[in-house]
Amino acid sequence: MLNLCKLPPFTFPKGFLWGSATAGHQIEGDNVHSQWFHEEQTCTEPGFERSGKACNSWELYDEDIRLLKELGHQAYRFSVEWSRIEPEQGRHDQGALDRYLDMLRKLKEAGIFTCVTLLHGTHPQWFEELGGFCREENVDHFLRHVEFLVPKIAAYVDSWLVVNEINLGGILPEHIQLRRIRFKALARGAEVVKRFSSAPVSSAHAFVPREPLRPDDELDVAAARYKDWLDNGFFFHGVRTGELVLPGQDAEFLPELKNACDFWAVNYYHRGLVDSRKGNLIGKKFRFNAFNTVLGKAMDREFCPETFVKVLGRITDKPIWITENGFCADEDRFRIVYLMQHLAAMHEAMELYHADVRAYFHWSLLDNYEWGSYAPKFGLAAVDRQTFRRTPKPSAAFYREVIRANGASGELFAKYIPELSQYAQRDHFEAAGKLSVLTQA
Ligand code: IFM
Repeated sequence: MLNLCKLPPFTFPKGFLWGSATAGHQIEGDNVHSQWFHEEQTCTEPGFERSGKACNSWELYDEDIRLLKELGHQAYRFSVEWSRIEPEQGRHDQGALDRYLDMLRKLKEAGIFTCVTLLHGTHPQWFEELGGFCREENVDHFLRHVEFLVPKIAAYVDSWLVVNEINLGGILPEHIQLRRIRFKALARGAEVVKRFSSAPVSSAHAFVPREPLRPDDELDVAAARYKDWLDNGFFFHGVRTGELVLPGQDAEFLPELKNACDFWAVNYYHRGLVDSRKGNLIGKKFRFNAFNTVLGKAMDREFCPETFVKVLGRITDKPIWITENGFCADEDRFRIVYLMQHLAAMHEAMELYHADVRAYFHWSLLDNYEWGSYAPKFGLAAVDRQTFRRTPKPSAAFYREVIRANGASGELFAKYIPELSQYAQRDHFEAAGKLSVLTQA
């Protein structure tokens, strides 16, 4: 592959939507009625951090909207916290609802396309105490919430994601059961949303394609196919046909599942290697390809733009929105490299497989609370942990230029990462590796 600085210009179809994504618990702060906040108070894992005030977006949402405008974003994905709307079972907080309404109105006044997630990693503590999504009968509580919320905010919402990333999980029977119940919640939730809104509805799928660690090993190949079904296949098959097929369970046909998604909403970060010699089937990343980009954290990252192309080639039967894609690194140049590679990969899939990609939401607008830690930094803008001041990084300027041009080019990339120009004709991994060497120096 040519060095990214040499990549010829590529553009996206007219009307392509560009934006960024966040989630309530990760940015709002003081989300005290959620189950996550409760768990945080008792967690004793070494290095675990509590969310605290997060990015204080509960108070500073005007600043977030200003930032979106300044960075040229056309669309914003965020979540409405169920635990703020219904902090106690059956008691609704009008103040919280008004605050979300104010934010939505302001986003619309700013000309921003809104994409609202109804469940993103959190739910009320009272719901958790009832057994959460481990008990199928509890889905009704969620549906009642959707029924309460959606008609009140629908006038300002341009698209909906019922749930975020319910497809991932372990391989034990209880993990599989959880997928089944949450899948039903998303299907029935989509039905409720459609009663009150004609805006498109979907659910964000964490698309981690599973590949065998040893490509010629029969068991690795079989295990990878199994794990890929467990994490990806069951979801797409279910929405395409209405048939819910999960290992160890009788298949079910749910009419509401069929077409519960108007478009495929894809969160893509990396692939997953499957090792049949491990109890949990999780394979380690190849050493030559993995590098740590977060100071003080043992977090191996790898760039897999090629699997992004392949992933998009598997879902060409509906419009696709990339509802999350991004990279965590202290060194912002990695984010630019990652972004450039993945935009080029997305374009490649559109040409090669006719993948109908219509929108891209970068994860994330801000450096936020990464479920237990503030160390992994995914933001286009840094957030000062004391003052909450937002400071855009060079990657935000790069992305703004991409949005303006509705595409990218090697020339634009080289403007931001000139130090890589000299590696013309070299493999891009080598170039990225070089960047890590530069960083560590
Ligand atoms: O921060 C998370 C987000 O909440 C869900 N998708 C993956 C992101 C990065 O890990």
